Amino acid sequence: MGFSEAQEELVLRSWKAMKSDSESTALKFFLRIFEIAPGAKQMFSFLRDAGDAPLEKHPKLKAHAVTVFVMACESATQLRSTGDVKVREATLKRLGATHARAGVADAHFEVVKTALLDTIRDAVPDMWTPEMKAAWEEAYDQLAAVIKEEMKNAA
Ligand code: HEM
Ligand code: ISQ
Repeated sequence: MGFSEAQEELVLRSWKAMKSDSESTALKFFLRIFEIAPGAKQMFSFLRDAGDAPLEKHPKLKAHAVTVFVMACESATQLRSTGDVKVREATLKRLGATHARAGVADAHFEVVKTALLDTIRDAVPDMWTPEMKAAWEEAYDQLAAVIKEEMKNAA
């Protein structure tokens, strides 16, 4: 399915509103993933290495979570201009390999999607509409699809 100009606008508008507070929003996103799926913590090497240190103090975590946010938003923009997700070939290869190695399954992609949508809803409650939800879902699903495809190649 194509991505309409209106959908792109919704993603960009909410992203701009969240940007100034992206670190704490990204942290909430990450914590939400583990609320839904506590077991997923074991998959992240940088968390395994952290021992019992509190998650919110973790140095790498916010940066990682912001990256994931930005990727979803950028892929939305590309969907609009090209009708396709264009992640740099090298980046995509790395993403496929990282996620395959970590043992990420399809069900995890649903968990991360739910966590992402919940986080955006809580960050911009006044903007949140079914249309905005659908736009972020579409952007995420398309990005997830290319990563999943690359994971098969990496396996
Ligand atoms: C690593 C993005 C979905 C778990 C990463 C990295 C990025 C990223 C940018 C950094 C490493 C690299 O660039 O290769 C994304 C995006 C996703 C997605 C954009 C969805 C559209 C998932 C899902 C899971 C997951 C569903 C499962 C819970 C992990 C793990 C790592 C990782 C375990 C490795 C962390 C480490 O040990 O260093 N992801 N990811 N990701 N991601 Fe994702
Ligand atoms: C990596 N992949 C998916 C989701 C993430 C959230 C926070 C930090 C790293 C991540």
